[in-house]
Amino acid sequence: MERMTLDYGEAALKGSLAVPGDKSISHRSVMFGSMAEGRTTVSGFLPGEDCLRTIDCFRSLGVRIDREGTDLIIDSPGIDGWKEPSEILYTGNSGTTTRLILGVLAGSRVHSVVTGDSSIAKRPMKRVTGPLALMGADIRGRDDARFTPLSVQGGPLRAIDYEMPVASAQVKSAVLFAALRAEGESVVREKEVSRDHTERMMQNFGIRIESEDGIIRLAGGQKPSAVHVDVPGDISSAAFFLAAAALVPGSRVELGNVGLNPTRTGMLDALEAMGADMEVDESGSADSEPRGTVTVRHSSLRGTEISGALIPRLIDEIPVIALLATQAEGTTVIRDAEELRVKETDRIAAVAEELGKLGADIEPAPDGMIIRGPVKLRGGSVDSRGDHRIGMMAAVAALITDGPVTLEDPDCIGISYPGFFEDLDSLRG
Ligand code: SPQ
Repeated sequence: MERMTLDYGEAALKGSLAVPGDKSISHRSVMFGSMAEGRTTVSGFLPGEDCLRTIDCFRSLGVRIDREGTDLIIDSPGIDGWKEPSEILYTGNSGTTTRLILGVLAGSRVHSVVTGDSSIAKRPMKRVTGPLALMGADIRGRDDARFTPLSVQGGPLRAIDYEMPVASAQVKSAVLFAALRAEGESVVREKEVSRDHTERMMQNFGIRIESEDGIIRLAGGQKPSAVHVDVPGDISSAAFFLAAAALVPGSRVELGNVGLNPTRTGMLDALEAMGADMEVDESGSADSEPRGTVTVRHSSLRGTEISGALIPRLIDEIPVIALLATQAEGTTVIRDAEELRVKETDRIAAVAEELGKLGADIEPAPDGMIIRGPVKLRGGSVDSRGDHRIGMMAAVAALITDGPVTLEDPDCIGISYPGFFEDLDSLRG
C-alpha cells in the first residue's frame, strides 16, 4: 500500500493486548538454534519481515527451519555442518541480521556474501568488520568493508580484548558470536550497557559466559546445545500502545507478557519521569528474560531530560517518546543519542521533520532534540521514510491530531509489527 489515511478522532483506547514477540530475541533464537547441532524449538517468534530474513539466511546455509505462525522448529547439523550458500544472503532492512550474521559467519567454515536493501547499504558496518578483522576474520566489501555488500570467508579466529567505542548490542553480539569460535578467552568492555539478550541466550544454550560491571568474558571453543526458547513480547512494540494510552483521554491499556529485561525498559523510566499513570507487574522470567504486564492510563505529562546511560535502554523508543513530549508541559531534552542518525533512517531528522509537519515544535540537535510542549497537533501528511518506527509514531500521532493523517508507505511497519493496525483497532473498540 502506497499510503493510508488515518482518521481516528479522539476515541479512547481500552482493553488488553499481547504484543508480538521481541525482534532482538527472535533473531538471536534462529542464530543460536542454527549454530547448535540438533533440534531447537522456539515459541512466540516474531514473524516480522526482519526476522523472516534471518530465517531465510540460515536456510541458505543448509539449516532446516519450519515455521507455523509464531512457532519454529530448527533442525541444524551445527555450524560445522553448514553448506556453502549458492545465493547471496539477503538481510533486507535488518541491521540486526546484517551485523550479527557477520560475527557468526566469520568463524564458520563457509564462504558467503551478505547484502541488504538500500537503507542497509547506508548503515555503517566498519563498527563490526573492524573488531572482527582484529580477530583474524576475512571480510571484504565496499569502501574497505565499511558498507554492504560484504563477503565473508569463514575460518579460524583469535580471541580479542575489545573496548566498545559505541553502546551497541549489535557490535557486542557480533564480537561475542565470533568469540565463541575463537581460540582463547575474549573480553568485551562496555562503558554503557546495551541490551544483553545475546549473553542471556548464550547461557540458555549452555555456554559459560561471565558478565559483571560492563565486562564480559567468554572462552572460545564452546558449543551451544539445542534448547527451547520462549520469546516474550517486544517492549519496543508495546511502547507505541503505552504512549497511545498515556496520550488519548479516557484510555486504559493493559499489555501482557511484555519483555522486561532491564537493558530494555528505559521507556518505562521515561514514562514515569513524565508523570504517566502506569503499573508494572513483573510476573515471570522464562528463559532468563524477565516479563510481565504493563498498564497505562491517560494522564497529563511533563517534560523531562533523557540522556546518558538511559539512551541505550530506550534507543528505539525515542521517536514515540518525542511524540509524547509534544504533549507534555514544558521542555523535553534528548541528548547523547547520536546513534539515532544511523538507524533505518536518520531518526533525529525524521522525527523533527515529520512531526513538524503536524505542528510539533522540535529542534533537532546533532545528538538529540529539544521538544517544547504542549502543542495541539493538526492533521497532515507524514512519510514513514520506510522506517517502521517512524510509521508507528505517525499512527499514534494520528490518535491526537485534529484532522486525518495521511501516512506514506505504511507497509514498512510489518518489519517489526505485522498486525499493528489490527491491534490498534482492537483497542479502539
Ligand atoms: O535491526 P535494526 O534495523 O538495527 O533495528 C533497530 C530497530 O529500531 O528495530 C534499530 F534500528 O533496533 C536495533 C537497536 O537499535 C536492534 C538491536 C539488536 O537487536 O541488537 C540493537 C540496537 O542497535 P545497536 O546499533 O544499538 O546495536
